[in-house]
Amino acid sequence: MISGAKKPGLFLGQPYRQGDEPDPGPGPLENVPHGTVHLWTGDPRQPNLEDMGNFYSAARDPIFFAHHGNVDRMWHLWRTRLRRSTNTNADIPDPDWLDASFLFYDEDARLVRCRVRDCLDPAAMRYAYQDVGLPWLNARPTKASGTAARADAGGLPATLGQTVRVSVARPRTKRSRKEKEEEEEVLVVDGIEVPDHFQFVKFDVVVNSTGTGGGGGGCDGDAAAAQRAGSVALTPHLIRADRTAATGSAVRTVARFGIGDLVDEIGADGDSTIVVSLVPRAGCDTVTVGGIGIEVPDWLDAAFLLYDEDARLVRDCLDTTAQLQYTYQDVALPWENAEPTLRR
Ligand SMILES: [Cu+2]
Repeated sequence: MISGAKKPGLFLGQPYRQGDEPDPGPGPLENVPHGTVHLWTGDPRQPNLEDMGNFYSAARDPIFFAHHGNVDRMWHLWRTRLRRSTNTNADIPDPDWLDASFLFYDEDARLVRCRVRDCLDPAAMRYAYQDVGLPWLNARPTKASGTAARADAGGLPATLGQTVRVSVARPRTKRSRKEKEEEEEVLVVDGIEVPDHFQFVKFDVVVNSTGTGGGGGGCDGDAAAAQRAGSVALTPHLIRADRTAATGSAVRTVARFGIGDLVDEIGADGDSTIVVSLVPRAGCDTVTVGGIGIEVPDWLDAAFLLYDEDARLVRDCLDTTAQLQYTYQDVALPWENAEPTLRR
């Protein structure tokens, strides 16, 4: 949550608009701690882990409100203490999101519409979070020693009945600090498929693990914090009685993890490949993963082939003077300060 999410999309999840396929990909916050605390506070004696361990029943438990209040607080801390301090990428500017609205009943049972943009400042809603110590904020993750395990022969797609290790190429290495801050290196675990949403599913995503064994017996299960990119944790959505219902169809999703700080931390920033381990932790016998890649950051790295001595990246073409060695002719711009004519 601290180092793997330098952008709102990597913290809160991908945009989800009307007409999109469901499950575009949650952020790490939704997986851990949100999803795992749901399971932890669910009742294993109940058939569907009620109340907290299943979506349909979770809000029936008073702990739900404490848990979600704390998830909101994590977001607040991320915005104000982690991202604001670096002055970048703290908020989502998209009006589709800012103007999205929800209907609620107020204390007088009147239906009121609340927009997302009106709910972003706790002070405006007349509450503040208690000022408590945050010793974890500056903690450094522990590192493992030893040689990183090799990739498996099989590769992906694969079922996560046991640990799967794949070699992943990094499009760019040894980027400058400024580049890393502007454009995060994103590990994308793609084509995650679960036959339904009936059971809790969790697997860990570990980079250059020094573990030697399989899922249960090796060191992967206890991978050092520095090597962990994050986890995928899917909270069940349906009750078993619904198994035959049409809603019990396959779930297909994607997970994204920022790994810029991670590769620095484990000394792998110069490596052109990393080995990514997917370590099953719960309900993974029927989970398949399609592939793993590293996302090239946005349009800055888009490239076009031209008849030139090089194929230039867009990022190499933004400064006309320094990079492209031309300037625009300095001509008069009488329209620059013109006032529009008012027709009466
Ligand atoms: Cu929840």
